[in-house]
Amino acid sequence: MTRKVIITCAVTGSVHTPTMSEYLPITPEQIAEQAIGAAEAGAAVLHLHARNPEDGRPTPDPEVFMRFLPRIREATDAVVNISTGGGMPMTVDQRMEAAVRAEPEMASLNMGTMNFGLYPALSRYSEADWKYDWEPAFLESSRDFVFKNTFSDIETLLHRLGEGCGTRFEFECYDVGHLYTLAHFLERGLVKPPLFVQFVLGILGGIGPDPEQLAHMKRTADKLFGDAYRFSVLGAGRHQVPLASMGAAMGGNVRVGLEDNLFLDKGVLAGSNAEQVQRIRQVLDGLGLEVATPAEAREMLALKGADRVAF
Ligand code: KMH
Ligand code: ZN
Repeated sequence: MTRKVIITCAVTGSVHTPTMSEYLPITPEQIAEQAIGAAEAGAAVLHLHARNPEDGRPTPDPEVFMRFLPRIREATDAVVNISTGGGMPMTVDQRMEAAVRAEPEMASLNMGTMNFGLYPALSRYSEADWKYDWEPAFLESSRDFVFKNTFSDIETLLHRLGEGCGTRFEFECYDVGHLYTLAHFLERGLVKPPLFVQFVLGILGGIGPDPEQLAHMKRTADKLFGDAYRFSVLGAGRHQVPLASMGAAMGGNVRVGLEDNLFLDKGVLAGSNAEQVQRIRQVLDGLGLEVATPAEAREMLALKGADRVAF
């Protein structure tokens, strides 16, 4: 039987800012439209953040999420995955608010406290370029920002979302140590197989975007989790397609989307999330791999079903 590959599309995130791409979805209408387009193109999982509709700043406000979640649910069968990583400078409590309210099938869970450097992007723009004042200040603030995901934060999220809502997780692992932290929670019985582990490569503060590092993440996860896990690969920026392709060839799943990369080709902005989904589908086709439907993804990840969410 051909192996099925889950495409996750991370639609807008909280890493990029409006000046960087006119195609970055900002309003609830834009987020819904691009999420639906990505699902139609073949994404089985939609990883979602919200933005302030006025100025594009990342927001944890559940009311804003509720302006696009029902639309997405109505128009697609795709699995909704709500971020609990949020964005700077949200607190952990703020970051989990939308997911606790919406009780989605999936939520992200970041597996370690770390630096998360966005400030190098400042050098690509001059003062006059910025559409909004908050953008350069936001990027600069990452120089001194701690992305807080302590053991206690992880326990709280597992308790409130996992036990409380039947939500399962996209475990965001930005380094080898995060895999060991996940193994610790597996040993304590607080997370249940099949684990869905996202290998995140190329964030400043995490593991580098090299094939050798991806191989090392995979080797380590195999040792720690055996057949109790499935992995997916997220390469930041221009590493998105090469590393996702390598991940797929190694037996994994893939994540694309404007949260992680704004481009389609060198110097060419992606016009939509759907374009990136189509691009990775071409690669999967070339590798002789089939794309998982949302129903297949639900089975592979043991999800509770779209009829058991609160939006
Ligand atoms: N922005 C990505 C590198 C989250 O939303 O929880 C990781 C991410 C975190 O998607
Ligand atoms: Zn995210």
